[in-house]
This record gives sequence, structure tokens and C-alpha cells, in this order.
Amino acid sequence: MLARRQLLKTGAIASASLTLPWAPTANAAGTQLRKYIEKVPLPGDGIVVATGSSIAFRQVQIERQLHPDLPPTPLWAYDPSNDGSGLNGQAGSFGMAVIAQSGTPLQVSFTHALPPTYPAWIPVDTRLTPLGNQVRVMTHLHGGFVAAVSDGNPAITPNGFGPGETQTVFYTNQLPEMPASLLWFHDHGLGATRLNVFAGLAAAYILRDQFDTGGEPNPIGIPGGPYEIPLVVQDRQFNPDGTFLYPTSDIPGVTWIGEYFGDVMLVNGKVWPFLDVEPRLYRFRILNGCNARILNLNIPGVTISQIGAEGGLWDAPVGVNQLVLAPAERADVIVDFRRVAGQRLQMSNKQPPRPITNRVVTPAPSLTQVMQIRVGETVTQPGPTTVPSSLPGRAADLSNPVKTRFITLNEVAAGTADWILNLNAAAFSQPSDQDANPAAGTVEDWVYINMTGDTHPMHTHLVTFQVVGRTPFNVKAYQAAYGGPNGVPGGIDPTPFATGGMLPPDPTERGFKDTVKVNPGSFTRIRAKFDLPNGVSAPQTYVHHCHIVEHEDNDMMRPYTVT
Ligand SMILES: [Cu+2]
Repeated sequence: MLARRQLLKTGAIASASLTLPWAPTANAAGTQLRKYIEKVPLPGDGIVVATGSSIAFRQVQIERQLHPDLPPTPLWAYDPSNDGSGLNGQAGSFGMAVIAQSGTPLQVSFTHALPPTYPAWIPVDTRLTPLGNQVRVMTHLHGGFVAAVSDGNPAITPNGFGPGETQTVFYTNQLPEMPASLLWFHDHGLGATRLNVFAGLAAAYILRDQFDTGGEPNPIGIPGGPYEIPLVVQDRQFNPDGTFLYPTSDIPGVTWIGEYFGDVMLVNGKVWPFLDVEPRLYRFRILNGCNARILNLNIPGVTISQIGAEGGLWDAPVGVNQLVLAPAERADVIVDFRRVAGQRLQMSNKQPPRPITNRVVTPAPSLTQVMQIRVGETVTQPGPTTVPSSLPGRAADLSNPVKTRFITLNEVAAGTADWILNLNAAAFSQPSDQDANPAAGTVEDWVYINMTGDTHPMHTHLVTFQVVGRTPFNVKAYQAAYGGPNGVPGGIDPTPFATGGMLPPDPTERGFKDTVKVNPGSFTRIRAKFDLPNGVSAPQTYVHHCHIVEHEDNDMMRPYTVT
């Protein structure tokens, strides 16, 4: 563990003019694949559903055909081994959903039954991993309000779990921190999160309550049953043999790449699928499960109302024209197909609007088509006919922060063997006196100060937060005043370098979130209450990190401790 990054070398702060090694891969096999041939896998129909008060998973390697023209693809998957199904009902690479109740805890175990070392199709960078090319796994419930020991975080368990070992966790599902919402659980192995998630270790975790029952009708008056559809969007590349393709760096001695972008879109684990809908209202629960790509989704021809995000339902809906989702962000939306009976629509994707930036130097290659939506002519069950004007959820409205912390996002030595991204000018394994230590039960403001050219989706474990606003500032002047060889250290208020007033959050940042777009050219203020679950006493250590998982792995992550 200590070998990792103790040798952090000095280097110049990245300049936006450097050339970077991401490039489309010549032998990728995916772009020629026919589109809209297979159906989107749905819970119970291609996505295996797990319920109960305790679930025992094994992480296993399976093979699934993700497109009729591709050979079967080896995948890593969460297998609920106590149901004996062997994941036979799983059609795609995103093949698992846990459905749990808010207020009812859940005990889960994960037993490592994967290969002991990485296969050739997963290019591990042994500079970043604690135990070389050994497959070490650790599951994190993204959005979980849990004790540190159940969090699946590398500050607590840096070596993760090896072959045959079992991680046992207790998910509180406690209220009000874990209301009805779409969470997901995914691998968080140190230095290998990007690879383990890419290989398939990601799944949905849906929380229900007495309002958001999942049925139809329901007390909220929103679509349910077969008219509520989770949609997990992920980009991938394929080799001709069907394996997923993950490019490697062309920098000598380096395997890691700065961002993974695919040339094929998967929805619920199938390549460019189609979805049959009836001409009525639907509820879509959308998760950006990409490693690095910021999505800007649209369904031309229909109206979309967003009713919630990562932290559950809002108090009122917000009309949206597009869904700009960075990795790990979720949108809970109601889509009206009543005026488009008989039509074939497309869920499309485009580059996000400025200042949101999906890599300034080597922009994500465009990937404009996501999924086809085939609208039928008849309605089986009419369901709701309006979007409710009020919802039983929450707007984020925290007040009285007792402390403000300033956290810098730096990119150092880009394009060289010493390339690293960091928080507060410190690599993950380096000690730092700048790490946050909020007192349990207090509200704090955290200000993420972006020194890079890209948007970074910053994710806090344990807490959801309010987005307070974004303030443009003179990055170069701040950097010139305070920058060192590893970037600008934490703790320095950038307000004197502001070039304008604070911009309010986007309307879609109305509620509590667990991931926020930290855009270039500004500093982003969030506000959170650092409670601990019932019966859990301080201190408890968690992490916060960029959810571009390439950045998280190298090394844009820091521990923090609730005291
Ligand atoms: Cu990042």
C-alpha cells in the first residue's frame, strides 16, 4: 500500500496545451454494430431482482451476448448466490437490481469468486493498485448512509478483498437520509475502480417507501409497475472477440489513461437497444454509469418533467429539455408519450453545454445515439394523466454552516509518466493536515476549487448535500499566488480572485445530491449535514472523490473523518 504514491514526484501544473494519449482505438469492433435490434433489459426481464432482509452476493465472471452480432462478452457480475439462479435471467452487463425499503435495514455480503489475477482484457496499472495484478474488490453503496466499516471505502480497507474473502456490510436504509431513491452499488477497489466497474461490477439499488411504492396507482400519482423503467447508460468499446476493450496509455511505463470513452452505447447492459412503450406517461430512472462521459440526453418530441435526483424525490417537479448527467448522477423523470403514438423516437446524446466540459484537450468522441423508443398505439392501463404539482419529497434547504472548507482539484504533469490528479495537492495515500474532520451533527460548506480544464463530478460518501452555487474566478491568478509543484494546497479561500457573483444552482439541483458537477473556471459551494447513522459513534472515516473513475483511481480522492 505504501509503495503507492509515496514516491509522488514533482511536476509542472498541467497546461491545457499538452497532448494527451486518449485516442480512438483502431481495432474497436463496435461502431459497425446494427442499432436497435434487441430490447432493453428490464427488472425481472433481463435484470435479476434481489430482495429480502439479507442478500449474499458473489462477484463472478459470466458471459453474456450484448448484441446479436457480437460473440459473448466476459463480464464481472454480482450473483445473488442464495437464489441459485446463477444469473440465468441476466441478459446484459448491467444485470442486477436490489429492491429495498426505506427504514428497513439490509445485511449484504459479497464474496470474491473472480479470477485471482486480471485477465488480459482488463489492463491493470500496477503502480496504482495495492497488490499488483491481484484482483481486489470492494463494494460501495453509492448514496448509502452507513457506518464506515460498511461503506466499502479504501480509507478503511485499502487492500480490499481477495479471492474467497467476504465483505459483509449493513445498509441502514435509515430515514431521512435514505428516502425512496435510486442508488447504485459498484466496486470501489483502490486503484482499480475504473476497471472493476468497466468489467461489470455495478448494479441498481432501488429504495421504496409508503408513497413511492413502485406500484400503480400509488399515493404520489406517478407512473409505476411496468411504466417505471430504470435506464442505466454506459459507453463501451469492444474487441472483435467480444471482450470489452479498454485502451492503454502510450506513455512508457504507464497503463492508466486519463478517461475511458466508448464508441458504443449500452442501456441496461445491451448495445443500442430499443424500448417498447405505450402512448401514456412513464417514469424513467436514469443513471449515468459511464466511467468518464458526461451525458446530455434528450428525447425529441416529448415533454419531460424531472421529479428527483440522487437524494430522492423533490417537493415539486421541474420541466427539462435535456438531462445533463455526469458519471454517477441520476435523474428521476416523467416522460409523456401521449402525443407520439405510433412513432419511433430516439433518446439522443450530445456534448454538454458550456461551461460543463467533458475533457478540454481530448474531448469525448461524440456518441449521439443511445436508444430507440417505439411508441405503440394502444394503452393497456391508462395510469396518471398529469404530473403532480407537488411531491412528497424535499428541496435542499440547509442553513447555518459552522465551517467552510476549501478543497482544490489539481491536475499535475499531464501527458507524462508522473501524470496525476489530486485534491488539495496531496495524493490519496499521503498524509495531509487539510483533510476535513466535521463534527457529527454539524452543517459545513465545502468549496471545490477547480484548477483544471474539465468538469469533475465530485461525490461525497455518507452524506447528500445542497448545491449552494458556483462562482467564476481567475484560476491563473489564484494558481500563481498559491500553486506548488503538486498544485494548489487546500484551505485557501479563492473569493479574492472571483470575477463575478455566485451563480445559483441549476433548477435540476433543487434537491439533495451526492454528486455535483464542479466545472472549470469556477469554484462550487456545497452544504451538507454530517450526521452519523443511529448507533454509530464518531470517529468514522469516509472518502470524497471525483466520479470520473479514472481520476478517482489516480488519485483525485481524499479521506475525511466525522468526529
Ligand atoms: Cu475528475
